[in-house]
Amino acid sequence: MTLASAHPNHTAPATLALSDPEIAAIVQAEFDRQQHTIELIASENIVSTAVMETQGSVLTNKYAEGYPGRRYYGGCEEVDKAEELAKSRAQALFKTDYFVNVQPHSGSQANMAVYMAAGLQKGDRVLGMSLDHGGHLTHGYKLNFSGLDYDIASYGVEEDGGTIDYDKLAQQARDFRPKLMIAGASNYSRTLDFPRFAAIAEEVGALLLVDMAHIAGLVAAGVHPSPFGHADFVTTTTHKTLRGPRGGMIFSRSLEHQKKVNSRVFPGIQGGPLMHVIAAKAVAFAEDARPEFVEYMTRVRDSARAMAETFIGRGWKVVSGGTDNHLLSLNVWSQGVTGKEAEDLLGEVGITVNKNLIPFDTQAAQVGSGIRIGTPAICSRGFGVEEAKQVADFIDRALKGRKDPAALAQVKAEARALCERFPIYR
Ligand code: DSN
Repeated sequence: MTLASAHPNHTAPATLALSDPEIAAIVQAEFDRQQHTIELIASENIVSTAVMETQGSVLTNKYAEGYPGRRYYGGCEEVDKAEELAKSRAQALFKTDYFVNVQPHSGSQANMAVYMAAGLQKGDRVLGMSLDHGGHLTHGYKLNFSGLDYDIASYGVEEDGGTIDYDKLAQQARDFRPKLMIAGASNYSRTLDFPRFAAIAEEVGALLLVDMAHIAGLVAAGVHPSPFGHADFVTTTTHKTLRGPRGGMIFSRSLEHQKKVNSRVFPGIQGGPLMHVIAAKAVAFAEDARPEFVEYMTRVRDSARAMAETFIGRGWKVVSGGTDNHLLSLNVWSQGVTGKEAEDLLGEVGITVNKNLIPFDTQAAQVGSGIRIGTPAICSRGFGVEEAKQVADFIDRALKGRKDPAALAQVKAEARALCERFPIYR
């Protein structure tokens, strides 16, 4: 087969629909799904067309193993500039002089590189938040590299208040003497006390990693306190509240640590960096530095708070009694619905959530007693506090009316109508 016959449009801009109708149909269907459903997965967002355009650019063609000015390939002049911009914009966004590496392909790889750069040997002690209580896989889950390779102790939240008890955490750290302590969570709705984490880590001689993946956008906008100045390492993903391309990033307080981070990321655990993604990170960081982003993140926080208050007013239990950030953990079992049932049922009425274990859950992980609800994606399409309250009303009515097909059909129609008022791309 000749190149011309394999690529009939190679002399003209080929559209996906012409070259691969099957995948084009999937992309179109996914666009329609996003357009017509209410997205409440707390770790998702809707990127700008500028971010998408950069990811779909010719930068995807480029190999650039190494770092700017020290690459293993020629022709890196332009991508070097993109990486330098991503780094300087990241530092400006977080108002920090910490060193930064923007190459991690994901948050998990960022965390893995920090474990290595912190000098941990297999079997060394790490203290992180338990996955069941809101932590992340890479904070010590038994089937993740972190739980497989290191000696993990996990902290959690209190059964009555649903928040971290820092005095207990300090005692646990004194008893366990970790080499690395991790602050940060995937499902914790309260403000994290970074100065307190840092004091505990210092007292027991541990390095402190803050994984701010979920709250990075709030930190950038000044809506959550910053970990900079407190942590030895700060990691984040770039696609959650930061509303950038999928990827990770690592900040280090010391140059010595940054040198180790750089060599652990490449050649330690990654090969060629994704230059189209790194350039898209730069685009997102510039967007996040605009005043509109502060308004957006404030609306995200206020909308999550309004949803929590609405649920509580309708008799539902919210873990920790509310939220300070972009998410809340709704205890659906408090009204006899499992997390899995709630996820499935809400999916049927056009509302996407993920089931979750709640602290001290008695259900299996695949069932769960809760759902996690986040406002970043709905607020990116323009929802505010009033619309968030409407969404909470939809969820309340759908779950309570789960045996009433007419009630479910009504919620579905209202959810779709709300989406039509706020298209994801205008
Ligand atoms: N899986 C992500 C989340 O949903 O929070 C964390 O990496």
